[in-house]
Amino acid sequence: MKQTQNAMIHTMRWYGPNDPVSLSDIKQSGCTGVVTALHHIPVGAIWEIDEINKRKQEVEAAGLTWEVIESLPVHEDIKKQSGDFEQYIENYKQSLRNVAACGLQVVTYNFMPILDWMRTDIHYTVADGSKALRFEKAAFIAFDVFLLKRPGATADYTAAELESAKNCLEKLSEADKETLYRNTLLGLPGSEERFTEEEILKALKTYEAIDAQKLKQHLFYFLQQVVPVAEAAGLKMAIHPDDPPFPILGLPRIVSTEADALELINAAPSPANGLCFCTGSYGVRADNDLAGMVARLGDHIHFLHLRSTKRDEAGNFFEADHLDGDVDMYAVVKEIVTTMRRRGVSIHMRPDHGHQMLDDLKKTTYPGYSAIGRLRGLAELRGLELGIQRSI
Ligand code: DNO
Repeated sequence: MKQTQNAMIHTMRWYGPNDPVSLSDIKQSGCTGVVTALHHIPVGAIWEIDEINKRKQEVEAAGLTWEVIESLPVHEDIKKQSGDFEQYIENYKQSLRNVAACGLQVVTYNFMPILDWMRTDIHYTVADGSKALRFEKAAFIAFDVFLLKRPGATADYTAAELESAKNCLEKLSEADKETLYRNTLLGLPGSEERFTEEEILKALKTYEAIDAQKLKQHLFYFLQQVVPVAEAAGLKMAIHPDDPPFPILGLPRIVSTEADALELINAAPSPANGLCFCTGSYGVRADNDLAGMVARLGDHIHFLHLRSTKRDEAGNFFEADHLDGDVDMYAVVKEIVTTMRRRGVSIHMRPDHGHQMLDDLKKTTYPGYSAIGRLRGLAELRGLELGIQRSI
């Protein structure tokens, strides 16, 4: 595709050498680069220059670039300000210096306690026969209250919600329950490890004294420490919002709305302190005006995840096709194009998730990250962008 000036830089996520979707698959999709991480380095340890360069060369040998990290994960001790958190912050700073020295530009991270994104169903069949990721509220409550039996969980829900959860549970076979359990605790992207029941209950307990306000203080402290290092190194930090954007399992979630995003930006003002604008995550909330957020927060958007979800009145949502669902993708992309031109920059994007479709249905890939579904999303988004670029 002929690139205009200040066009989005098209990438796909690559989970590294174990990813069933190869670099050459990604190259054929029309991307110029990948976003990836050193998934084999334990959370909290320093990313060493040799390791970063090794991965970078591997990507470049396939004719692709690696400029965006997703993710440089934040250790749980930093989120809780417990244990060795000061040391982990120092390690984080060193990793930032190292990745900058290797020429990387953007560092994506999140501040979600314990679990990253969460869905109850990773094989939800949509009308056209492809499979999508879905969050079903009643199933989630059934998991929380009746399967995990989290102490105090019932107090978080209304009588009507508990009733629907009970009805949902009654319809589940033992195998369905097991699947629900496993999906919900899938936890970390890039890892096949799941939490056990004891592990998750124990981890949840360590957050008992941490409410949203406290977690915010911890995030702001972290930012005040690392953002100056990122800025000096010429890096951009991009925080990924909560997915889903509301509290789960009694855990606070603090990056769910425009006000949250603004507050964290203002807590450590710097061109290096910014956002990964994920339309799929923010878009689950009807009160998030996505195009308006791009217009107002645009100076701080350093990375884009483009994806759409479809909500219903019961509080469920599934991942719709990229140009379908509740996200007005035309309005969002138009605002992105306007923002890039105003700033004189090109922002990296990736089609976030995709349906399992066609040959993908016969393969096992990371949930949401099969090749063909993302390829469809990318192709549609690139066409949309080109149309907008040429018409304004
Ligand atoms: C899910 C992803 C997230 C994201 C992290 C960033 O598919 O969007 O797992 O990579 O939250 O730290």
